[in-house]
Amino acid sequence: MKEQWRIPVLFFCIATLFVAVSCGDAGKGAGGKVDNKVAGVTVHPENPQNLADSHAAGGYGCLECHDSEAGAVEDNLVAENRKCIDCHGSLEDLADVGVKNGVKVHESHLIGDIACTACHKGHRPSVSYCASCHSFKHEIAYGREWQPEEIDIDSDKARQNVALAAGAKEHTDVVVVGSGGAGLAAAVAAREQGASVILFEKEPVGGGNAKLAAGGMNAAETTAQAARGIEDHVQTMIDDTMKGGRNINDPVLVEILAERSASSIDWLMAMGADLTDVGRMGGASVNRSHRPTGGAGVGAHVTQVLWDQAKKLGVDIRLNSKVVRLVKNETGDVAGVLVHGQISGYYLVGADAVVMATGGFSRNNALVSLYDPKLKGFKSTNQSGAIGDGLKVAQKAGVATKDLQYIQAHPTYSPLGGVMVTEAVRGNGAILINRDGKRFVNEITTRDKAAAAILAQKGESAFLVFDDTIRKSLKKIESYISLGFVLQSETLSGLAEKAGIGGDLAAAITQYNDAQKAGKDGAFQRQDLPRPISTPPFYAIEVTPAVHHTMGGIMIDSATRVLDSEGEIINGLYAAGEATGGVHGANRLGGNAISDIVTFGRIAGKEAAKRAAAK
Ligand code: FAD
Ligand code: MEZ
Repeated sequence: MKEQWRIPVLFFCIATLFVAVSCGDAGKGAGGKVDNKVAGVTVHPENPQNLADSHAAGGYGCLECHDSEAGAVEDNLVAENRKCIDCHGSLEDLADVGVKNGVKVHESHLIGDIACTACHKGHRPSVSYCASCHSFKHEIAYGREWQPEEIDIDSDKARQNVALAAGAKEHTDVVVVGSGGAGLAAAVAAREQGASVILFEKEPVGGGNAKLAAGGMNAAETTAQAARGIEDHVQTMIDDTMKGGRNINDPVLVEILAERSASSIDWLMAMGADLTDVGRMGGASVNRSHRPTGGAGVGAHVTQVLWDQAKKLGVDIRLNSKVVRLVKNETGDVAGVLVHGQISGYYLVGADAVVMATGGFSRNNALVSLYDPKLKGFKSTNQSGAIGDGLKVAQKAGVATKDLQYIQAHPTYSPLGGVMVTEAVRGNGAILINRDGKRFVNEITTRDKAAAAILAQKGESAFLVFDDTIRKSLKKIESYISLGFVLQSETLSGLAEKAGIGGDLAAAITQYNDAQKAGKDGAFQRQDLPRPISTPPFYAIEVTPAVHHTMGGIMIDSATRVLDSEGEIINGLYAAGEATGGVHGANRLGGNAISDIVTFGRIAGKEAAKRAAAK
């Protein structure tokens, strides 16, 4: 490791498009001085514009960042990431570097292999990828804010056609599109059946929205519930889900969701997942939301477990690789995908079955407000890739869709932090207080009702108020505190002053604590009153609703086969997770999405592998 390179960490090396090709001979003198002009790429060591320039200025050649000669750079940028780590250290090594306002930029919850290149680019502006979700700003060398790009389904038509005319570059049993929970579950399940699997992910990091999931994964009749003496029934989960979804859910899909939920937990735990903590989510009759011990975030954990398993089983995961078209054969069966790789460009992959696990579109406000104009201009809780690319690709292939007009706002998004505050905070005892210092809603009612109630308050926002016991009951709260958007005071009057809450906050808390003690919430009929709010310090987070989940999507049958607008099965095409419609009806219950993506992702993978085996 070169010592002088360890310090300016933000000046990482990295590469993108055309680099290996263009570096060719110039790279041969790796470590030596380079020309400031190599074929196809101009570097300006005298006036660095990007990381390639700054490296060149330091006298380092192309092969310092790239592994070998022309053509060796692939879409995952594995060699380039390895070289960053060789010179600068791993994310763990760098955890204390780049700390800003107490936030450690290199200590991230992103899953998968470390991708330095997600932020640090060689030949184009670097980006602060974390700023796509968080509201904090990090300066990044030669960088700019991250701007997600929406798919233009018909762009580069000529190049797409050239790739299609060239025929399939390779063939696999199963293609999975999307590396969120549904995609990873499908990939693992298909490999368990012996199918070869290629998984494409358009983003530079894996995990989709699934990696952000916080509160838990719903399941009924589980071992963890039994160990805690919680009596639950599959039928109760079905009833809660149908009621929450305003009874327009597809009952067959809901039955599968609930019946297989415990087995999905067992499947994950057999891979090493820790899902032993059980909490309450809105609209649930009992505690059935499973998460890691101490109430840590469920999504980063589950996706990491699935990612590791997928890698262990030999799934070929390709990041920076957008599927731009489903390709059909002469009989109309789906027989492959057209991919646009960041480095490799357009290419065609043949497959016996394709699983669409492309998630939702909450982050695309133009599309959201097209289906629900009330949500125009709303912020979103989602990751930057949740813009409906998969939906567009599927629609182009003639799939039927369902319930697209049902879009959910999560009630508690922090405008200051730019992130969602998990429902588990309320589940563990926090209450909602308005600017007049009053409670105004059952905090654990369904999201549609809680969100509407918050929007009806002065300032269209409210405050989540909790105490130190609640903080200690849920690890996830520590991350909100470390992100710096939680107000804190030793007294309720001090907290009210800091938050700008008028009226008599202490009286509202006393009233709530009395109800909690009596086990009966006469004011708002909250069923679950886990603990009083009485142990200082006290905390408050300003919250307002933000677009969170798109209930509608691709229409599937009970075996996750995709239907066309005539209700006919499109052979070879499967879909699972938030990309689909039907499971959640008009309103999803908290905790049901992770359950959905694992259960239906698993079914899709198995069914896709079955089709491949039968071919
Ligand atoms: P995603 O996880 O979104 O993955 C889809 C992937 O497909 C993305 O990575 C995307 O980039 C990729 N993709 C899309 N189009 C293409 C294309 N054309 N080519 C290649 N790749 C493509 N639910 C719960 O049940 N419990 C919770 O506690 C919970 N907490 C949440 C917290 C937050 C902040 C958010 C945003 C959601 C939460 N949810 C929770 C909801 C849940 O996380 C999502 O509904 C779920 O993760 C969706 O999983 P998925 O696999 O279907 O899609
Ligand atoms: O299911 C969800 O979206 C969920 C539980 C989110 C959260 O509040 O943690």
